[in-house]
Amino acid sequence: MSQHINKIQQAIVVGHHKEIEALVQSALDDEIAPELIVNAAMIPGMDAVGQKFSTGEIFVPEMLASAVTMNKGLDLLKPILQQGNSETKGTIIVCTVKGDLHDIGKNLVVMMLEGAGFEVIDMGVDINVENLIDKVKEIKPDVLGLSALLTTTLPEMAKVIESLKAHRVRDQVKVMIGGAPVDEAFSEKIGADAYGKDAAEAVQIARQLIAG
Ligand code: B1M
Repeated sequence: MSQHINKIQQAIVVGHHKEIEALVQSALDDEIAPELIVNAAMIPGMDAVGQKFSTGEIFVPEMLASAVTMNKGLDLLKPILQQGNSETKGTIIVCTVKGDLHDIGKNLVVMMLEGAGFEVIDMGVDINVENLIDKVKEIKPDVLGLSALLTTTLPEMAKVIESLKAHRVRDQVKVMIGGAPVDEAFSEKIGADAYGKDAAEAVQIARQLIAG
């Protein structure tokens, strides 16, 4: 098992996007659980990429190649992670906030929520507050999920909450936030309803928020 995990992790670190599908398929063929592939190989691979970027060992193009590799691998796992739920558990709008283009974590959250039976409207990345408020008014979701990966885009989350209040819809939707620079204290500070540490926790929290 560890051989599969190491190879997938390494392919992500070096951005070998042409190899990743075969590596993931081979791990699945050997009955390695998709959740394990994501959590033990892919996410640690991306963490290593982040560290290399921080220390100046790699630059944006290499980071992008790793992201492409990760997304290709996730595409293969998506149908498996989403299997087996037909009954809708609630509606959730998810996006990455304005100014932020990171979507791998958000996509993972979307996959896991869909797999758990929620109807998810994924608005994508770099979503401005006005578009988001319009969508909330139109869809009336149970939960609004916001993702941010940059410390510079964290204030956008607070702006969304303030804008929900200004449009008098704050009490109609629960707000869940997440992303690497987000934590419980920040969530409380800006008045979100919950903070999700990772994709699996996001599912549990969505269930709790909808159950009231
Ligand atoms: Co960027 N980047 N990046 N990047 N990038 C980070 C975030 C950074 C930490 C790297 C570093 O310096 N070590 C750093 C931010 C520093 C900071 O703000 N303090 C950084 C920077 C600086 C930048 C640029 C500014 C670089 C530049 O241009 N000079 C630039 C900004 C672009 C922009 O957004 N405007 C940039 C660009 C990029 C790429 C485009 C090259 C690429 C993104 C490609 C893509 O997403 N399609 C990229 C990548 C890949 C990263 C790292 C390496 C990996 C992010 C990732 O996908 N992680 C990242 C370093 C790192 O995080 N280790 C880095 C894997 C993913 C599964 O984890 O997203 O944390 P994560 O999601 C988790 C949880 O956080 C949680 O669940 C997920 C699954 O467990 N979660 C939620 C996430 N959203 C949630 C929502 C929820 C609940 C849970 O509820 C709604």
